[in-house]
Amino acid sequence: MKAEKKYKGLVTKKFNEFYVVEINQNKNFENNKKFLCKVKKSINFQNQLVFVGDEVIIYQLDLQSQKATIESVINRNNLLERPSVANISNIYVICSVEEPKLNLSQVNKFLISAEKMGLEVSLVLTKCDLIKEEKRLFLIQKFHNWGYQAFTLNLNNENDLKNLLTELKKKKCSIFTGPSGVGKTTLLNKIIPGLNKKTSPVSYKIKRGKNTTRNVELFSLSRKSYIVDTPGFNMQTLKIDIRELPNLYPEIYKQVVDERINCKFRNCLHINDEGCNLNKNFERYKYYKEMIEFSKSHYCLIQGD
Ligand SMILES: Nc1nc2c(ncn2[C@@H]2O[C@H](COP(=O)(O)OP(=O)(O)O)[C@@H](O)[C@H]2O)c(=O)[nH]1
Ligand SMILES: [Mg+2]
Ligand SMILES: [Zn+2]
Repeated sequence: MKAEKKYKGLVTKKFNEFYVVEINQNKNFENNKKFLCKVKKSINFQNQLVFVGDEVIIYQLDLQSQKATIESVINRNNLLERPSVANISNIYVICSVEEPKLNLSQVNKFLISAEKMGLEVSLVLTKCDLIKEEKRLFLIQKFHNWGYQAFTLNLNNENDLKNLLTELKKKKCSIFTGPSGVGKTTLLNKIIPGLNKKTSPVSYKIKRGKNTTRNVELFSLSRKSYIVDTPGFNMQTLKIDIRELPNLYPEIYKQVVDERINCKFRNCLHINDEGCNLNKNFERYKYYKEMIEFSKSHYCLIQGD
């Protein structure tokens, strides 16, 4: 292998000016596939930073010390903020059914902020060991009606975890989000062997009130599948343009795109608009209206600045 040969890799970790780049698609690197890299000095990327999740070209590989240099960034489909991570394909909104109790208005907000990122969105309902089987099935159906596949997790049922893991392994790069105390860390610890991150009971969390900051890191679940380990990726700061809202509800955009309903006005908000043809007979419509009101006031606030 010549030293100047170039390889494609994935940035899985970043600290200071160092990056860990994994070469996963190349048979020559089965055993030593992780390289500690710095970014090539001469280009400096014109302020184009390199993020965890970026696909990069590396060169100047030193197989002995497992060091290399990042030459360039390729293919960035998207970039999430706080934590900064590139090329996420799937967002899993994690909510518990009890402790804390499921709050539908909150689930709705998490779902639409996830939708806003333009990624595939799914739901995971944790702590199903605390509810009856009928309730679990009822919730799966409910969220199906909302347009989402809901995975359910029961701590005492290994199959639940297996099903979710099988799903995650089909996805390129997944991230978890959701309220505090729902079991995100617990789940990550089970998915990533040896991770052993600290979990904390709900009551303790509320008192503590702040997240410890930690660097974001990607863990591989299979050759082509990763999961983001992050302590607190949350999307509470919801800034949504009112005109965007109808596109964030599967119940609405499916009617518009698949059934091609035609409202009189192209920018119809589907509230009391004249000539609106949306079938409003779906469960989440009341939360949709709630969000329209929320966004109106929010929008005004921004305008007033
Ligand atoms: N009963 C039950 N408790 C759980 C489950 N998953 C997590 N917990 C508990 O919920 C609390 C919060 O979990 P944690 O993973 O720290 O939540 P996070 O804030 O979302 O990361 C801990 O006390 C966990 O032991 C579950 O499936 N069932
Ligand atoms: Mg946690
Ligand atoms: Zn309409």
